Amino acid sequence: MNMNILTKSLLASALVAGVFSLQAGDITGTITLKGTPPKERDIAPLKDDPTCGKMHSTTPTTRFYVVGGKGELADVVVSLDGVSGKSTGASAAPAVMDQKTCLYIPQIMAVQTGQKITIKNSDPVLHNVHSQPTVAGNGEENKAQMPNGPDLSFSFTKAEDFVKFKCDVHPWMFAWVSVFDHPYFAVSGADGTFKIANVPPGKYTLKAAHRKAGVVTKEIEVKDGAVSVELALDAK
Ligand SMILES: [Cu+2]
Repeated sequence: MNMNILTKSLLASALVAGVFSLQAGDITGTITLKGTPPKERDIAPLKDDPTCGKMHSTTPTTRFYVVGGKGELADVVVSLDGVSGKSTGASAAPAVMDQKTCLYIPQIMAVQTGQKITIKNSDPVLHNVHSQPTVAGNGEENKAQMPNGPDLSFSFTKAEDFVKFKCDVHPWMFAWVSVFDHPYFAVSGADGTFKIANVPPGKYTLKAAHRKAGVVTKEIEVKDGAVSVELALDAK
């Protein structure tokens, strides 16, 4: 190999390495809960309700901590903190929440600013969907929804953590929707895992927020493709 070919070869390798280092990466990880969470409470008014109660064979409980056998924690909203102005919500597929057996499913959800939130009513029961944002610019709305009635639509213009949704007909019905001004977030599943796809290279603060266990953050860097993160929250 003469020097010219060697130089070209090294240059090509450097270019390839450079291109790869600029690729977006996926942030994946697992959230676990440390300690023992408080016992969930029975929702007696739901079981006692003449219509809603019939849809449950046992008394439903609150779902504050959804934890697996090894501490895997669901319903944690994981996001890149401090990113803004990157929303693709207007063109994103709607996020869907259902009202089924007089409960919100899912109870914890995350969307982008401008993204449509579709709310279904799968129950043979009148619900009303009452959003209660607190950030200026996010309007409060209260819409009745007939039994098995047409879908409702909500959206928010400003980023806000855990916007509360409630049903005024059934006082045990709550859900929370976090709104981000970017697409870099995920909600942990029943196995505690999450995935935030296609994150541009860079240094970030990863934030994990749980309604009851609070917030933990971790500094991460996306540079050579995928990043794997383990996060733990304390039971409170
Ligand atoms: Cu309701």
